[in-house]
Amino acid sequence: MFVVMTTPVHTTCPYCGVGCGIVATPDGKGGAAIAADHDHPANRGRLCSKGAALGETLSLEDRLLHPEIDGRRVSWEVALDTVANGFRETIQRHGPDAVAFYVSGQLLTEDYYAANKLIKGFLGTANIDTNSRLCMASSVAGHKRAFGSDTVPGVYEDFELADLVVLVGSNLAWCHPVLFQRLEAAKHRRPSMKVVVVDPRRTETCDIADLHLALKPGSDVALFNLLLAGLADRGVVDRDFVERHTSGLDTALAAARATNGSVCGLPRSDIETFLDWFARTEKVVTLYSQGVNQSSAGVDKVNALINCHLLTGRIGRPGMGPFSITGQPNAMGGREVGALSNTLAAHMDFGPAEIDRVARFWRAPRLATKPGLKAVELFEAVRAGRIKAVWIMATNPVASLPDADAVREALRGCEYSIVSEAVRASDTVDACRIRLPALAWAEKDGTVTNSERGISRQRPFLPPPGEAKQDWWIVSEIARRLGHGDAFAWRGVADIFREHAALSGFENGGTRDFDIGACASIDDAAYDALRPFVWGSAADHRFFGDGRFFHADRRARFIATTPRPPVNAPVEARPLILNTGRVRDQWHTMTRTGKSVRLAGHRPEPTIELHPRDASARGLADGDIAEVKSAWGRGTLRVHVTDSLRVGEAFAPMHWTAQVSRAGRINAAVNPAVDPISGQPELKHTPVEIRRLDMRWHGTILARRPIMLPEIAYWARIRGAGFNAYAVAGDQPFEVARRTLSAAVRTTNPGPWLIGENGMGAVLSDGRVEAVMMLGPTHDVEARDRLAPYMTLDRLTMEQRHELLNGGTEAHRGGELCACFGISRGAVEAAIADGATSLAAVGATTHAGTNCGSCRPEIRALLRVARVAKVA
Ligand SMILES: Nc1nc2c(c(=O)[nH]1)N[C@H]1C(S)=C(S)[C@@H](COP(=O)(O)OP(=O)(O)OC[C@H]3O[C@@H](n4cnc5c(=O)[nH]c(N)nc54)[C@H](O)[C@@H]3O)O[C@H]1N2
Ligand SMILES: Nc1nc2c(c(=O)[nH]1)N[C@H]1C(S)=C(S)[C@@H](COP(=O)(O)OP(=O)(O)OC[C@H]3O[C@@H](n4cnc5c(=O)[nH]c(N)nc54)[C@H](O)[C@@H]3O)O[C@H]1N2
Ligand code: SF4
Ligand SMILES: [Mo]
Repeated sequence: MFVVMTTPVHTTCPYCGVGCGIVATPDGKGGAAIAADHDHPANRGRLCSKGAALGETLSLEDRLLHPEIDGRRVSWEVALDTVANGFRETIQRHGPDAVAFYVSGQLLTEDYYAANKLIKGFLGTANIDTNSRLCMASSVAGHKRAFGSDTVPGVYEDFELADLVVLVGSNLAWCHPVLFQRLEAAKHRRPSMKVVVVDPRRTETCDIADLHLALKPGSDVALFNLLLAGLADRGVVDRDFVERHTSGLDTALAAARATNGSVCGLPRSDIETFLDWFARTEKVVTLYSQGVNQSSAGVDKVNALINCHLLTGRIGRPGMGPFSITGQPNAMGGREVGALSNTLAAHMDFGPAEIDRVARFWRAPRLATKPGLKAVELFEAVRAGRIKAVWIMATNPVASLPDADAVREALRGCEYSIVSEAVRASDTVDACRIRLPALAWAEKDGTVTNSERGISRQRPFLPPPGEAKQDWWIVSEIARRLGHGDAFAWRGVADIFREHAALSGFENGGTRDFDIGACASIDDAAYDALRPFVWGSAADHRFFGDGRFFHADRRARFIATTPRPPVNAPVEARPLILNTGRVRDQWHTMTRTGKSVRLAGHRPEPTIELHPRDASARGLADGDIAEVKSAWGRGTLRVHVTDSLRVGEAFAPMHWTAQVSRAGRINAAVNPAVDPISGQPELKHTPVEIRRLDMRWHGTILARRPIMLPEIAYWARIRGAGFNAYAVAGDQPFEVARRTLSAAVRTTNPGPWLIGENGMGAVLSDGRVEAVMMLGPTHDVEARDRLAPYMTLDRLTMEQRHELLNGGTEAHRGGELCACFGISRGAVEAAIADGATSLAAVGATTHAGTNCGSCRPEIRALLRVARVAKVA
């Protein structure tokens, strides 16, 4: 039984792979105060804007709290029986490969272990894949080719100890902000440290870069081949290491020497500088992320950069090594339990000895003996009817897989489409027949593993709501109904953790990197009190410092990589390359960050970014509405023109879904091509055309209760304090729009309708604004910020009412910059105009940037703009 408590609980952030420690103090009313854990080794007191805003995501208003079948509430008994019968019958009639699980790096290790054990050990198929297929499958495959195991050799401290940090396809400032802060602080202490960013876009991460290589998208293999050849030519080779601990250098070097470097599209002098710095610096860390992994050449990109570390012997020692940074909070836990369809369990694959070992350990009668389908092909098989029952846990594939309309179609046509979810409505929940309510972060119990192999506890600090259950429990209940109760008879998460630990150590003897066998015997109290620890047998927790790798001969492999262009190249009808990724204050499909008011302001709409030359060639200007169209589908987004992109490229965030926008779900258009080895999709490279949609009006609506909008070309919704904010645009005549929209607003927000100047209208009830709408011929970026303050007032004075109907106050200009204190860009610009010339000075006058620090790169950019303007 859960007791309501108000004592602080030490837990872990549920967002990115940095894995920051958090102290949550429940308020006894369903909420909690969130603070950074000063003792956690990942963050030591730091948090980013998303972590700091976690307290705003805890409400139960949008939670799925009861099982449902076909939209009707059912009991757990009925739901579980239906799922179990569905699996049993499907397997009887069509064999085990007709069923599948699609799981997530956001499950806790114990949940993950349970799901993997059930399907691979007892249903007899390896048709389980995880959203990590979209995330780090290329790194897993690259590691295995080079090292013989999926091992991340280094630890976070290496970034601070390095003299050169190369960030490849990583927007660390926005995606791993606390590590970025650690790097930034290290560079500040030791200014001789250099940072190189390799990314076709000029991101906020470039703020601390000494060199930005804006290479042509997809050309990383060529760049690292140039580096390998250049290092060899200069004799920067650790001959002893290469001879004793590696093989394959000659063929790799021949391939590198045959590479035509011009495909990178970089100035020769920049490549020379990069080569020079890399050659001269012993302590180099190459940190990489989705610009490397999410590519049809992802695995080769990984190996091309690892080759350079092997050549120089810079691996596994302080301040050196390749470092694959993971995205999700438990991406690494998923690798440990082996939930990718091509891995078995505990860092073991489908080799005969390993199959035998795991079958004995699990006492599994029908252990899967071959790899299952990978995410993209798995959903193709659902669509083709070869898979007839699919169970999705903790991921939103209708929004996050490429060619996402096909995924939705697949689920709609599937008889047993099952989803375990925390929220009541998502693009995936809407497409699934059977919905199982899952506990969420604040209520869950278990462990996660961060990017540096650090295992931390997530501990519950709020009571379980409604009938929601933790994922491992749901899995075990299905197992029991299918007759496998004995193998799933866990009393709690500690039991699962011990079993998982025992499997990692089972017949290991140093042959497998992952071994936490020592944890197999900890008691419940020790599990509860578990302190964060990094696994790895060496005293410093690094791997390969001794030159011993996990291939049978204990040698690492150089891999010959030959550059090849992305699978789907731009064509005349679709000449632009669509790149996709993340923004600072949203997490994936926005089911959690979307609830936070303070995270809403930073990027309030689904945008398509374009270079000024490409925009003007298409008659597009900032604020226009455009259609992005590919061979697979389309989206409708707000245009943002910026020279931070290369000519010929466009960028859209992945976060927007059908829940919060009309057609901002960009993955409807994204390319489903995959890497031939890892099966990871090419999410950063889709040929598209972009065209202007002629809008006759644009508008902003703030309303206390949600609105059923009429059919219009564009809308996007974000959270305000006690209201929803809609950005709208359309091509109907202005008067028609005004009539239908005001009717829609008033249907859910009743009260007298006041008409103001220039397309303004408002519902005022008892002197309080229930809703306000502003329509005009052009996009008014600041309307939301001007109108929002009136929504917080209980009663408007006559003067305020007059102001509102005239279009609102000018106090908030330019959107939100600092999410912690709600400071606008306008306020920061004003402080700079008033004489603030440094971060510290801006902080002293406005508070902006003085808490989590996530906005500091943007403040620095404004300071730079002001300095340039002064000089000019
Ligand atoms: N704010 C926020 N943070 C997050 C997340 C989130 O949703 N929101 N998600 C988490 C997850 S799961 C993940 S996986 C990580 C992802 O973290 P990152 O990988 O850092 O983020 P992305 O924005 O996906 O992509 C990184 C960069 O790759 C670049 N890129 C595109 N094509 C190429 C190329 O061909 N070569 C190179 N070198 N670069 C290229 C893009 O321009 C982009 O800036 O973030 C984690 N952190
Ligand atoms: N175009 C494009 N697409 C991308 C990417 C990209 O860069 N570009 N990046 C890809 C990457 S790297 C990733 S990791 C994916 C992420 O994509 P997804 O995994 O689809 O995104 P999330 O929104 O994190 O989905 C997690 C879901 O689990 C639910 N949930 C939260 N906690 C729990 C729980 O404890 N139990 C259960 N059962 N459910 C829970 C949440 O409400 C949410 O709906 O997107 C991929 N898609
Ligand atoms: S960097 Fe931010 S999102 Fe990532 S774990 Fe830390 S607080 Fe959470
Ligand atoms: Mo990810």
